[in-house]
Amino acid sequence: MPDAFDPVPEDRFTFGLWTVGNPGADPFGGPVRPRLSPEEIVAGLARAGAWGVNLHDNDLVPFGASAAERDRIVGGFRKALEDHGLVVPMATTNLFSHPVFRDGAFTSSDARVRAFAVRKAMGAIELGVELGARTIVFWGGREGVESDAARDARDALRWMRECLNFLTHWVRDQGWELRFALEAKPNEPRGDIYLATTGHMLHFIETLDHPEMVGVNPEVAHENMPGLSMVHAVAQAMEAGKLFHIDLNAQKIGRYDQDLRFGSEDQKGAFFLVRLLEGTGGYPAYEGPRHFDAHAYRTEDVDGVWDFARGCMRTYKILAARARAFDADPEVQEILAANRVEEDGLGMLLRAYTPEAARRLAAVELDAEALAALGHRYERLDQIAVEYLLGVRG
Ligand code: GCO
Ligand code: MN
Ligand code: MN
Repeated sequence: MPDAFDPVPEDRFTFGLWTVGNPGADPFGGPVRPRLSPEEIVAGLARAGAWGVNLHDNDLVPFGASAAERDRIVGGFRKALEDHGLVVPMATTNLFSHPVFRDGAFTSSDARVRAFAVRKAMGAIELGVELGARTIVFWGGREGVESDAARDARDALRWMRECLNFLTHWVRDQGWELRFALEAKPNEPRGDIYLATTGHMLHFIETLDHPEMVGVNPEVAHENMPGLSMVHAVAQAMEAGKLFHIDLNAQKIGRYDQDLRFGSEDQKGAFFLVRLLEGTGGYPAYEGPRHFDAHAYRTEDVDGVWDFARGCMRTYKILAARARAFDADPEVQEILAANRVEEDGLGMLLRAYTPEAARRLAAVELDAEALAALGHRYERLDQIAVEYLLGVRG
């Protein structure tokens, strides 16, 4: 039975070809499902209610394909997109599968490998532009080391910067209006990957020639693997105006990169993430695609893959509805307001330093003991959140 949580294209949900197309191989066993063609994926996503599909260059065009073969494949894919009304908002480059990238791509110590990687990225960007993509994601994959004996990380950072600068200049020269989104992951498949978190990326972006063109693509699993908060990573990116794209999935903290169905683990983290993206607690909502970078359990057959895809989208919509109800709850608003004290113009005083503000600050009477005695009622507030999440309130 269709209900209010069934996805529709207006929700702007997207999946990668590599996500629903994942045939279930892992380091200990081969594929368990037939490989779906890009056309089958497009048809299935449209049936499931998605808005778009994203891709790596080699998800569509095999490595080393001739120009004629490439054009034939892209033509067939474009027809499927038109037939099913799906868009391609994002494209990315596979800079990790081919053995040439075994020691990285943009951070390889070998300038020949870096040159090959930049040229491959240019081809992937051209493909993206041809398909209508506006965002180009960069997840290097193998931009790291097993041993720091290999190179000084400062060289790696400089090479990464040079390659990204080269690409931003080239894109501008073509007259394309594209945005780059850098995706961090702390480890796997390399022992340690450079620029391990969204926070690292946000700083690095400010050192580029065209920082305004470059933002981030945070992923739930990648922030949670080392036990960090995805909510805080995304909030920092939003505050900096840098949330250009997002990879939604789920992850158990401390494990390998699981890329699980969105909301299938840490429902509370997912609830506060959706609340942030939808802006129900304040601030404008995130306007980009809601992209799922996840795949079905290895136990599933092809039907299970579509259960997985619908599950990601439904859970997002359910959490959005729960977040709206939570933020509209008078008791929630009352507790938040009671904690947000702006007495005597103190907030304003701290907003901008002047010598006069410093003199006034010195003169303000502040009773540390009285302030220390205040409770904040966050136990109550969090329990309300949990009750919304569990569906017994609102
Ligand atoms: C991973 C990454 C990738 C990237 C993709 C897009 O851990 O495998 O999350 O799925 O998101 O390569 O750049
Ligand atoms: Mn991942
Ligand atoms: Mn990802």
